[in-house]
Amino acid sequence: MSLTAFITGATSGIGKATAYLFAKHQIKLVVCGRRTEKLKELQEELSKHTAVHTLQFDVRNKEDVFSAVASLPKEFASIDILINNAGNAHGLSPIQEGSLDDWDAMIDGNVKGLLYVTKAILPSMIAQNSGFIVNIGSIAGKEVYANGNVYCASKFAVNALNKGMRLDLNQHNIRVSAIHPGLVETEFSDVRFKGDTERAKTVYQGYKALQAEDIADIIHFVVTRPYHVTIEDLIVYPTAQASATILRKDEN
Ligand code: NDP
Ligand code: 8X3
Repeated sequence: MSLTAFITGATSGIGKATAYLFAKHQIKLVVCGRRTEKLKELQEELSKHTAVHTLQFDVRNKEDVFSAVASLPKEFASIDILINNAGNAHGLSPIQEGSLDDWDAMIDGNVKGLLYVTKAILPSMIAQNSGFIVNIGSIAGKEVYANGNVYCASKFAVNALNKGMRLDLNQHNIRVSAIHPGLVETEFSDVRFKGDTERAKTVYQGYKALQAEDIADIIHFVVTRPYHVTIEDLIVYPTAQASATILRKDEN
């Protein structure tokens, strides 16, 4: 029986790499994001390997989240795997200089958006008495670093929600896991630095950062364990990174 996965933030980075890997393994896909053009590209490419349905919505808009999920055609409506991946950092500033709009974007997207999507998908998992939720946290949800304040808080919330989901969904036979990456080379820093691509590039210079495909590979491993096996929590660093603030870069 083929599985169906629902991936938020599939238009870029970790979510996109996961969608490609899942497609190669013939997992049916519901891929989500805000950028219509990117969703169109995904539909074209991924449907060479598997059945694909795209949903365009902003996870911050609760009405849009629920109506998007309710609009799923019958053949995509039973979700086996939810990858709660959509999210970003917006800005990197001391708390006293933080932007209210950036704070709203992070709390509304990374925390409330993840909750809305989970709430919308859960009835189908509960009805099936099975399912798998993978929450993409961050090392920023394990360790606060200077200027990371609200992004770190949003990822600490993801860490807590992952634990809460595990407790509450245990009675419904639903598996729940979190993966917490360190530095992954994606559009993440472009978004954090608001399109300052030069600054974004420097984040990944002088060492080998994790690639989106590395995390996709781990997500695929986690969701393909036998049903009685759940990996609760995984922290993944590039080898050059020892903590949020200790990173060994080449000297030249
Ligand atoms: P990218 O910027 O490459 O991808 C982010 C994805 O999230 C995009 O597909 C984007 O799609 C989607 N997204 C963002 N905001 C919204 C929103 N409001 N509504 C709907 N979709 C949204 O970054 P990554 O792949 O690196 O990030 C994926 C996850 O991994 C995030 O949760 C991030 O916090 C986490 N992470 C990233 C790390 C890194 O170093 N890169 C490390 C640790 C964790 P679109 O713009 O089309 O809406
Ligand atoms: C992304 C990794 O170190 O920029 O969550 O917070 S970090």
